[in-house]
Amino acid sequence: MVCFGRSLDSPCTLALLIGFQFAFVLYFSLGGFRGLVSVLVHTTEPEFDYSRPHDVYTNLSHLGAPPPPPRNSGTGPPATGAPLRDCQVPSPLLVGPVSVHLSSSLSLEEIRQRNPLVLPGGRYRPPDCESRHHTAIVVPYRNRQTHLRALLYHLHPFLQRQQIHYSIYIVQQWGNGTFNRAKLLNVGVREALRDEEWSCIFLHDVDLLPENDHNTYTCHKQFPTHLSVAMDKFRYRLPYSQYFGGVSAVTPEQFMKMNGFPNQYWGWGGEDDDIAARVRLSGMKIVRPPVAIGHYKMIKHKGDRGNEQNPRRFDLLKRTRLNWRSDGLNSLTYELLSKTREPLYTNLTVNIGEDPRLPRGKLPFVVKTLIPDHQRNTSKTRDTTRPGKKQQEEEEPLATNRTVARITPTQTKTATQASQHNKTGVMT
Ligand code: BGN
Repeated sequence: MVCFGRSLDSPCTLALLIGFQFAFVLYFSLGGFRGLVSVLVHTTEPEFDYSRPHDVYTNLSHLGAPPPPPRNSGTGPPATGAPLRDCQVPSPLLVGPVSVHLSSSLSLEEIRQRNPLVLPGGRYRPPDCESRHHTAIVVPYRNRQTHLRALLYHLHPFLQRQQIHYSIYIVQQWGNGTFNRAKLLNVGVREALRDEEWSCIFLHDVDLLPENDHNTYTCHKQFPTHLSVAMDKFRYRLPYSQYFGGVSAVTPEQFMKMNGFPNQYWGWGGEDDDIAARVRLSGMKIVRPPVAIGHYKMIKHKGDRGNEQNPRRFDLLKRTRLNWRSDGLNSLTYELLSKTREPLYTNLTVNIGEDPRLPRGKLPFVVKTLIPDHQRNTSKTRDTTRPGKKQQEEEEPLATNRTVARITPTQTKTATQASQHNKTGVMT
């Protein structure tokens, strides 16, 4: 340095000081203050204005246009013809914060009409580019029709703007036994991977709606992702550092590594903490988007009948370290009652059994089951819990023109049996 060792009042040092001052004035006048603050407090958080959200259907210019000639079926590789260019990353269609309607006044048929490029089963591929992301969204479900409509209305345009190849799977627990979210997720992942080689599986609560389309529904290569880091219910903060509930994502490899999810959590609570523990116990960690991006709104609802707090969750959680290798994907048994391709989602209805510890003779309650159209024509929605009793509320009619893939409702599949049929070869 030229000025090194000279006194403070030397012309050289003074010139340097004046130079620095000038640089500072220039810096602030150019609006660098925010950047400086973010450097000083070590934040790289992006900023979004959530007070002026875009409509969730923004930028989807193809809306309203008739579906293009079938380039492919939505499954498998694209049909022959000129190869498509890769989709741009990030998608040029993204807008940031989007408006959220916590209930949809539209019927399923009207939602389908707003999403003309969505194929039966709730599948979609960008029409004009080849996506490198192949994501299955798995939603554990029972008796939440209005939430389902709001989710479908919101998620389809949201994902299309991200230019993802995706499909939505609704995994519906049959019967009136206690709800088991994690086991339904296991079933959903297994069944989704039979359909296609998904590179990413989203585990998605039916009542959560993402507020920012920069929150991309894709997976981290190495580690499971937790997406719903800032929910309105928790005042847009993580409720605790290991929280993994709401919306999360795994690759099939990560899912295998942690032996899937626990099957023993019947009722509300604890299963997501168990999954988070599995992530650590299997040598991985949780990654998250910035809080400014991971905004979600939760649809408010009263406590679910059949999903009361699980009093055993504390004991179960104490034993995750001992149990995770033996309870999970490798011990999963269930009976797939039907698999139908509805216009906006694939509907899996599954008998996952009952909590073996539940005292017999518990009072049943009425469950409204999503019934495929072809069954609905002849009979009204069945009360699956009390034969002969009329359903209290009839379901809205679903749209026609669908592909139905029915599975014989007789086989109980064990993990080993199921893996033999798995065309992906991932789940062995
Ligand atoms: C936690 C629940 C989670 C739930 C979050 C947010 C338990 C286990 C207690 C040891 N965990 O308290 O399952 O997602 O709250 O509601 O209850």
